[in-house]
Amino acid sequence: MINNRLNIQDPEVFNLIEKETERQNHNVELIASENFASKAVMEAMGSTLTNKYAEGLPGKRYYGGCKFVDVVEDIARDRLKQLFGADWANVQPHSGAQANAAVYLTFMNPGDKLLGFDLSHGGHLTHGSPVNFSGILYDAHFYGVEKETGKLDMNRIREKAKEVNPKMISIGASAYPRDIDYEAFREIADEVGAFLWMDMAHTAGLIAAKLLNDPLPWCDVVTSTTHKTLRGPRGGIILKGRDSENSLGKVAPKSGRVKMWSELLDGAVFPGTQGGPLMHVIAAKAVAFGEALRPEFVSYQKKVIDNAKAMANRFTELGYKVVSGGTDNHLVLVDLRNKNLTGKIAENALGNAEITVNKNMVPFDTQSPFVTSGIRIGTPAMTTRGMGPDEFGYIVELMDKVLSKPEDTDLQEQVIRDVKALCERFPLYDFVTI
Ligand code: DSN
Repeated sequence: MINNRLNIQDPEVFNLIEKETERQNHNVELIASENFASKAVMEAMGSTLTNKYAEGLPGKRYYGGCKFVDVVEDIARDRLKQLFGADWANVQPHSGAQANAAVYLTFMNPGDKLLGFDLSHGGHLTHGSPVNFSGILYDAHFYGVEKETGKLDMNRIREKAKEVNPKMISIGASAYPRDIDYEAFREIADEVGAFLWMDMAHTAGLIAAKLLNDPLPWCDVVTSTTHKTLRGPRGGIILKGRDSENSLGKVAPKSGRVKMWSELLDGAVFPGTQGGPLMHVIAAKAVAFGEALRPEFVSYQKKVIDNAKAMANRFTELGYKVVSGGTDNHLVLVDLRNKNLTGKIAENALGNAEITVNKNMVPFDTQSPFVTSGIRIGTPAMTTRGMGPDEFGYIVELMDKVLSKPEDTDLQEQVIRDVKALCERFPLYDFVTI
């Protein structure tokens, strides 16, 4: 391990970190929202910047001693803007949910109508779920995918938008395997006079690499996490989309003067919804954005998609129902109903074989979110370790073996040996010692 001081001072915590590192090293990690950050990113996160309070923005802090962290935050913002071609960014949100909270605080008043992507069809908790602040404080309505295709139908979304007349439309998903037509969403938003917000948390890396449609020219505001396909530290960001600050003019000034959206969004992050920014994480974001600006990042993202397509094809060949018939991005959603399995049984059986996935609702699911009829599978993490379509096809075969007899613990033990042999060909970090 990289740090032996922790071992001496607190062996209890040290040993658990070692065990988790070992678990990551010897499991096939297929959670679509996870990835492996580089050692440089982790080094920045474990730095002295964790000691620093820096409420405010570079050059306008409420604390002294910010001369170095100011430069770090400027670098993070500049690299992020360059990566997505944006002219404004905020890198302080502690998470995607925090970034989204700032968007609501800026564009919506409590009780205003939101039209969001239904969580049970692949949307996200913070897009109006009744158990989340977004569904508690705002009047949330939903669009979803079509039963026959598993895809969004823009005509149906237009009808829904006209029926609801929302103040804001949200786009973005945690389990939607297809690309999104932002131009069509823009037309709909304009027809009903709504703000358009894209939460690209899952697909940000693919969008940065220009392998998926770009939401920025069409949306008013774009949020993301930084730890999924973007492969940075755990955190959130906000970007200004198209230059519409003056054209819609719907944001009521909360002080005596009219403020631009970017200023309102900055204020909605701090002091609106957060206190001190996590400067060590912002430094790690800067490092990750620097990595994402390199040409290798684009080749990595291409492989992420190729590997997801290889998995979708192999699942289909083996008789599984892949929602929407395939994938355009980093994830595959498998509907297990024709295999007489639930997501919960599949997640447990695969977990016993050291293949990590998450159970997931499929569109028009008849099971509860605790059971579900599907599993969500993503390729970003194992692609980071260097695996390609052959390995991903082989992983599907191992998964099929386990799922064909989910109670068979001997079979799971055999698969663990295959998983370990595969993982050892693609080591996680060179400091793994166990
Ligand atoms: N919980 C994340 C995911 O797994 O997709 C989204 O926030």
